[in-house]
Amino acid sequence: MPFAVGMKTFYSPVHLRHAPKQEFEGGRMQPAVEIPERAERVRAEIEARKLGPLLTPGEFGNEPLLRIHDPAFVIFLSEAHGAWTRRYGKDAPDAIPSAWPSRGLREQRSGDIESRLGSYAFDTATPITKGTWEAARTGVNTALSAAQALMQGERAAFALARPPGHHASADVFGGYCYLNNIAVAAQFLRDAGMRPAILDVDYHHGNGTQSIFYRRDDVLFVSIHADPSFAYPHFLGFADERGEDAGEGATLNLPLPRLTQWPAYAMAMDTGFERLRTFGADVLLVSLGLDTFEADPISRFKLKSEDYLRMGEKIASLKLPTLFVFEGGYNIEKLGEITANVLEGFEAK
Ligand code: Q9C
Ligand code: ZN
Repeated sequence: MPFAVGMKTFYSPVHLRHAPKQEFEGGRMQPAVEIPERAERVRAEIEARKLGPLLTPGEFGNEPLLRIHDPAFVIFLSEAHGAWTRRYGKDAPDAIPSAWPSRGLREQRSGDIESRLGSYAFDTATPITKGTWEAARTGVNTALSAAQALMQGERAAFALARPPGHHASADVFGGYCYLNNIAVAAQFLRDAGMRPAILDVDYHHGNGTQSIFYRRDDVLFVSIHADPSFAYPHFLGFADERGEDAGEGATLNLPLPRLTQWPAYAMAMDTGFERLRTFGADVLLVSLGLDTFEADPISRFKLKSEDYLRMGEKIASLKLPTLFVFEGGYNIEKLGEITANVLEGFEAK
């Protein structure tokens, strides 16, 4: 195949500026797991296996971002770390909220950094560091560049974006996510007249993506994930969430039990694929989380390395232009291998 040059991967080293040290979880500060080395391992494996060219993302400005995210939320993200260090000092640890507007409290936020942080965050695992904004902003450009490649006729593209995005909604961050890379890319394709479907295969439910499209019938959201009755994000992703208003039926949640292995996972994919076909999507976006792996340090599914080849082949069987967007996956040693397996399985079909 002399003309086969492989799938384009979009990657920017700006992601390295988001390097959280610790997150608060399980009642204590822990070493962060969503770290720069994740994307570096994947990049190294793509290069080693010569899966295709590595391209620098372009600049798309704020307009596509603001099609999804609330302007005040975007301003907050860009200012938060500066406000935090003015309050707590240059050498302060990364910003993590300490109070939230829960039931019985007023939702109105003041200009105080603690008020803004608590108002926009939904967990304590998602610190804002000095470089978080620039990295997240570049992650969106990475997804948009890959979307643009599809619009220019590529069969598939991979956005190796970091930090991940699928837990972030229009105006809430959490789950290691700040800006919803895949949602911005889906809207960008929608605005170009396409009919996008999102398939989320991260171990965790993509609550941010679901919320963004929940009342819409023009973007399908299908998610396969650990049942929120035992897994993060705990408060969304149940099977009875099917969309609302115009969006009724355009959300499909397929929660699975602990210790799920490939045969049951593949059956859930088949169920999701039926809905993808009836929806009549003309472009597929995959939230590619690799935390379903048997040796993932924070998850409880049991997919093996070779299962990711099958996953890639299966996604290719839909015969749609496909945009892969990197999400979770925390086994540093094997993350490159299993990510590349999905892309290679896809390319083989
Ligand atoms: N013991 C993504 O995969 N903490 N986010 C879970 C488990 C937050 C995961 C705690 C997990 C967020 C993109
Ligand atoms: Zn995840």
